[in-house]
Amino acid sequence: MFCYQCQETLKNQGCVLNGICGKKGPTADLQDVLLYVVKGVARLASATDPVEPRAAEFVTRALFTTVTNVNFDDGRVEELVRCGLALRDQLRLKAPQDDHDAVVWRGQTRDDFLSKARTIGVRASDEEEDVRSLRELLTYGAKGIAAYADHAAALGYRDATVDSFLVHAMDATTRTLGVAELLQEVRKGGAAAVQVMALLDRANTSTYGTPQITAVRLGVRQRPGILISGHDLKDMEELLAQTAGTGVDVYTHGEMLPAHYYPAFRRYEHLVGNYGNSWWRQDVEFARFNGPIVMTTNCLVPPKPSYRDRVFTTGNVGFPGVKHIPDRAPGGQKDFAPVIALARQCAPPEALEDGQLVGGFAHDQVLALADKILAAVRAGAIRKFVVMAGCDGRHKEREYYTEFARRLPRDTVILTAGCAKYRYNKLDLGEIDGIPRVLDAGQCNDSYSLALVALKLKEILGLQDINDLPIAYNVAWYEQKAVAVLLALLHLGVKNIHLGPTLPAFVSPGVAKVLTEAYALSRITEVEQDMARLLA
Ligand code: SF4
Ligand code: SF3
Repeated sequence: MFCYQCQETLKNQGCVLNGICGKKGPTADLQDVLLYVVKGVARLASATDPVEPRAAEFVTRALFTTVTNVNFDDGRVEELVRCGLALRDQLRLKAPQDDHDAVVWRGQTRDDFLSKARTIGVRASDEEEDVRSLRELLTYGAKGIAAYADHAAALGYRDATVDSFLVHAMDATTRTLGVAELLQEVRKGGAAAVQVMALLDRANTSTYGTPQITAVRLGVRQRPGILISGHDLKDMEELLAQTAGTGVDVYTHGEMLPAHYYPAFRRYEHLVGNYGNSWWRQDVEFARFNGPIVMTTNCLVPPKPSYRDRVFTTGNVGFPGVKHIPDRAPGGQKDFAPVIALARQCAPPEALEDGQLVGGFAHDQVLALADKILAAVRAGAIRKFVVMAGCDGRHKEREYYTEFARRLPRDTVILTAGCAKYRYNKLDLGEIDGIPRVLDAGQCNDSYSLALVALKLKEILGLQDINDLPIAYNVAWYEQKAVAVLLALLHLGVKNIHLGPTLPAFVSPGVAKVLTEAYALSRITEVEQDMARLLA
């Protein structure tokens, strides 16, 4: 195996043998094969316009499956490889002239797949470093976009241009393209990332209402509970409906915290609060929760024996030996009965903390406050907004973000989305004229809200350039959804983004230079130094 798609990759170079995330070598190899099948399908599907829905659906699902911390289950990955091969062979009937290896190779057994993996991984071909770097940047951006497209699809929302981008991008990775052409593809990725986040925003808000400013409880009640994590709001909806009146409470973990902001979920009295912190603390927090845990999307950490038999995966998430809630039949619901039955036998959760968190500052709520915010800016009460969105992670160097938030001057406001917020959302940072100093828009995809707010402020203030706003960007990344968010911000013309805690291992020095020259993108350094630069 060789994998360097996430921020925690070994020595910021690449995981070999096994992943730091817990992904085993053979799983990584099978995921490489799955990606290769995606490429074969994409080559054939890109020949028709619009792309066939079944091809787009397969590409979306398979790409999402290979995102960091989604699926560790060889059996499930292998099943997708077989589905993809069957689909590819059907598509090939219409384009028999394409004899690229991704289109024609065959394999029957797991051993066939594992031996194929040796010839097709990230480093298998001998190519220029910058070409490989851009191809992988495109691939990881596409994975993040696919994940968001999958969340939107769960609510019945698809976008033909996003589908088309995913298929064409994966097709492009099989072609002999130079640096300039690949950069062009990456730029298209930025446009598709904006598009898919807008789609998901539409899907979420039309289905569940516009997020409201909400105080979310952090303590627990003395009844059995179910903990739900990940990003999938459809799963949230069905779990809440099925647990209503059963005497079982529901708590959110990690990226599911923003579910509390939606009117459709707020009305459930048994949606008690948020339990714990971001994804990487789950090994300790899940053990203390006492009840069942449902993982709807990334980020799953290999479960410890102390709570493993209480974990349920669903959707694209998988882990060997962990119970899985099957997909819904068309028009039907998922059946969470086994989760509820287990909850009833469990003790109530152990309290981790008390108090509350306030969030729900998505675009509508922030724009409703626009007059107040602008008055504070004009009066000099707010000097700067700092976007500190993105991901959290386990590396110690991420303490930088806590320190940065703590030391920001009191006339600054943090705009956040994603699980990066857990590094500072429990600090007491106070308010400015009644406006909290941390405004949480929601999940990582709700970074779209932050972009909308910026564009609207630009319009209200009559500015030419988004970079003339008093907004600085200090963004943290971990997995491929963050790559998609980053491409979206670049597409919107945002410059001077500070990225951390490290630059991606897959960004070569040559590509880093291009990003620095075109977008003034740079890596974080020391708190003091970055603060001076960002607040200047
Ligand atoms: Fe390593 Fe990250 Fe890949 Fe896991 S996803 S194998 S930690 S690079
Ligand atoms: Fe978090 Fe995994 Fe990136 Fe959605 S849930 S932001 S890390």
